Amino acid sequence: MADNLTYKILRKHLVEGELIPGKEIGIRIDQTLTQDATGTMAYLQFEAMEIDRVKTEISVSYVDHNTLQQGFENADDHKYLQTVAAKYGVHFSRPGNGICHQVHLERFGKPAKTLLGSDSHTPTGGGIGMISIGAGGLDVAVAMGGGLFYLIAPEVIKIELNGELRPWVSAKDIILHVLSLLSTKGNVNKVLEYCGVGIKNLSVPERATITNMGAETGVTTSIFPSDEVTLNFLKAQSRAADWQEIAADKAAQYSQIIKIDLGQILPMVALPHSPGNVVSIKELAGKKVDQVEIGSCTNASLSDLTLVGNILKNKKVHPDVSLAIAPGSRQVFSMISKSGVLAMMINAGARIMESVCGFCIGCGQAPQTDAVSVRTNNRNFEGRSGTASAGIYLVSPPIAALCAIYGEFVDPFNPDIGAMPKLDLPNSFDIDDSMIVFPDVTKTNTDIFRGPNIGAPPKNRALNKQLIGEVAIKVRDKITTDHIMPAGPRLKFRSNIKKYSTFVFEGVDPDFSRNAEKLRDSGKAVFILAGDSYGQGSSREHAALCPMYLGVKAVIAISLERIHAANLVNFGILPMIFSEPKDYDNISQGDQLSISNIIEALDNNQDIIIENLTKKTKVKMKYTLSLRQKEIIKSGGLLNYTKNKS
Ligand code: MIC
Ligand code: SF4
Repeated sequence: MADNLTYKILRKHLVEGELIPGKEIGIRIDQTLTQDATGTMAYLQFEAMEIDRVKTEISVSYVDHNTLQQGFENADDHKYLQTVAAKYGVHFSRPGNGICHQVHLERFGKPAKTLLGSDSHTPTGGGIGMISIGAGGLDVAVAMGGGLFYLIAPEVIKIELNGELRPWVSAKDIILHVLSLLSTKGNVNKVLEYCGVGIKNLSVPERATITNMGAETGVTTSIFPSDEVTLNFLKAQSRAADWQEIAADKAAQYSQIIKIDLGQILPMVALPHSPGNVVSIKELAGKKVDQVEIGSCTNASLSDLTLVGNILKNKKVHPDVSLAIAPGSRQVFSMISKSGVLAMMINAGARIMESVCGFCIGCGQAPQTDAVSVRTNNRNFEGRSGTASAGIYLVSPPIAALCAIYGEFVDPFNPDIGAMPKLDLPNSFDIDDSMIVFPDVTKTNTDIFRGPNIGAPPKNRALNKQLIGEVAIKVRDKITTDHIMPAGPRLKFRSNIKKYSTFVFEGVDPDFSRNAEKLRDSGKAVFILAGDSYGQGSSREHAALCPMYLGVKAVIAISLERIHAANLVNFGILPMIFSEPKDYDNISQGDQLSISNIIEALDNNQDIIIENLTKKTKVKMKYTLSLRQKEIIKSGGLLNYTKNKS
């Protein structure tokens, strides 16, 4: 049978189900990754499973998101993560070693393997030819324990890249172009598979920029074949032995084919407040810029930063611009410091940051009021930068560097800008894994450090036959998990659910959490009413866990995004979709709802009927739940379900 690359790897890892698009499958996971912001909950859940040691080929715990350590909370979390890693046989990448996706690509990713990560940008690993999927922490904890990961067998879209990029046009512009074609919604349960002669000229980090930001389209993952380019990257990382060639069969089938001529792509910008608002840079030329942030898991590789340094060389950052640069990993940081690129940046006036997520998740570098902030990362959701009124514009590293020098957007094809600097990149990277604590198999009795900010994950009860309650919030289309569960300064409470829950929907309706708690305490069910594409963005399971803690029993939406929908199920919240999207308009915040046929409907595959007691109307709801997911919901979440089964 001729398989595409995606199905080739999935077939090798298939344990349950049939590989037919749209059907639920269970696959074996070879590698996992977690980061600090989602990791504490994942490991607390892993501990609750009472398994001796992780059962994957390799599991890595990274500390990269929240390293500001304002207060004891983060430092405590980091220590918990280090000790829990030592106890269960997990590799621990210390703060300062770099952003999880960048380091994983450099040091651990392997072609043809499966990787599950508690971060939505885990598909970065697709740049090296692995199936890498983002999921909630609980799914990752299950995979660490040797359990299967369940997903819908995807439709695969072939993206054929032909030709070559012009100078000043980067891998970032390719993915921005793809986003302009596919948008940020309607791509759930799809995979983007890249091929074509054009990929030969894209290095592994460039491919990883594309697979990383593919997450913004909402697909399950994106993948490139593993070829000679991959081998050269692995050789440069002293990991040639990890290479294997893998590509789609010649006669492979795809649900859709998109052909892109790289030579036609222009430098692009994603306008506020969605990565899908893509326009050509020409449209913005001359617009004043206040802040430029270069870094993140999308664009902070050695080649990205070497190019940035060479553009900044012998130039000065515009006096009205604040430029900050964060290398993606310690390897990149160390190499730019030895090559002189770091000095070029410093001499130009750049502010050098740690090798962490930092600004990308709103941990520092909040821009000024109403700012125009130009960034090389992948998300520009409203408020994510820490400044609600600021607009974030997503661009490639060379465009960001030009904005920093000129203080405005510039079209690099303008003859005054001149030629793009030529890069001279080394054939081998500096290898130093001393910031990774390797698990010691002889040591199993490590004491786990727990600070006062760490609490056991809250428990849920089995689903009631009938739910009577109130629509505590009605939100519009494209609500992201950043809207539901803000990060930035609130991030330090990720291990403290009671406290973190007080910030649910903080920027949308500051009274939500108090109102929901009141409803919960009076025995009522709390309902969230949402528009199209609810739960875009981050994989943070807190966007389901904290609402569960506040008594949310169901999300009633026009449509839901994959990772968030799975997280809702994992925490026993029923995700429902309107049979008729226009019914959304007929329910208001504050309406009293009653759903009485839930268990029966789930068991018999029937629609769920919501009775609107306030408006005296009835609404028909659909759901796309597998048999396993229905059982999970009925048990009140995955932890209860797993316990009931054993
Ligand atoms: C993000 O980019 O939104 C994050 C922060 O990396 C999240 C994870 C989190 O919320 O901790 C993600 O992408 O999943
Ligand atoms: Fe970190 Fe930003 Fe990447 Fe998320 S998108 S992993 S916050 S760098």
